[in-house]
Amino acid sequence: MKLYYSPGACSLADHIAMHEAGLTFDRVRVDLATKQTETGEQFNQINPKSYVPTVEMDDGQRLTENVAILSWVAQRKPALAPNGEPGSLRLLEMLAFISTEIHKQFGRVFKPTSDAEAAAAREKLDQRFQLIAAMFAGDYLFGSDVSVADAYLFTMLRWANHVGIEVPAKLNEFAERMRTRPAVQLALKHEGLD
Ligand SMILES: N[C@@H](CCC(=O)N[C@@H](CS)C(=O)NCC(=O)O)C(=O)O
Repeated sequence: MKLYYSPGACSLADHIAMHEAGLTFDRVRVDLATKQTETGEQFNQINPKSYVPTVEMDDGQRLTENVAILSWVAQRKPALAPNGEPGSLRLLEMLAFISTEIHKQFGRVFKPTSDAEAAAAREKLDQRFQLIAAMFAGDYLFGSDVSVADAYLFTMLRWANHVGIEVPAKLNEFAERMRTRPAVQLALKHEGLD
């Protein structure tokens, strides 16, 4: 199994989740500027969408999209999804929120077409980080146990920190808690991050 990633990109969420699940996998770094992998392959031959994350299974099948990959990791390791009958739906709901309402807004902060657009995106992110802080059911999003959604949120909080977006104290405490987890430390180390 292989994870195609770029250091600090959204693929960090999948990287952390795969370590949390105890999966054995190789990592292949992708240069998003040149779209070349570290092994000299053209990345668009591997994923025609030309973006990370991409997971290649042992049988050669490839899976893309954070929501799908994180859901797949939670299927492999059910302890990384919330308990109870609607647990998988609650997970999907949270992953969709992080993907479409938080992750996508960052594009407008990183590459705005105008100052007004960047300001509007920052305001939306501000609101959404407040909303997600209010959703916490415990130390982690769904209670006392970590889930794959926490790995995604942690990655978004690194980005918020990088661009100077202030988040509620609860989210800073959560990020610190995540940093103490061996899976997070391993993924950060593998990606050459802090
Ligand atoms: N819808 C995709 C978006 C993934 C995405 O935005 N990947 C970024 C890195 S965080 C990327 O590879 N961008 C390179 C590009 O679009 O050229 C997902 O959620 O997996």
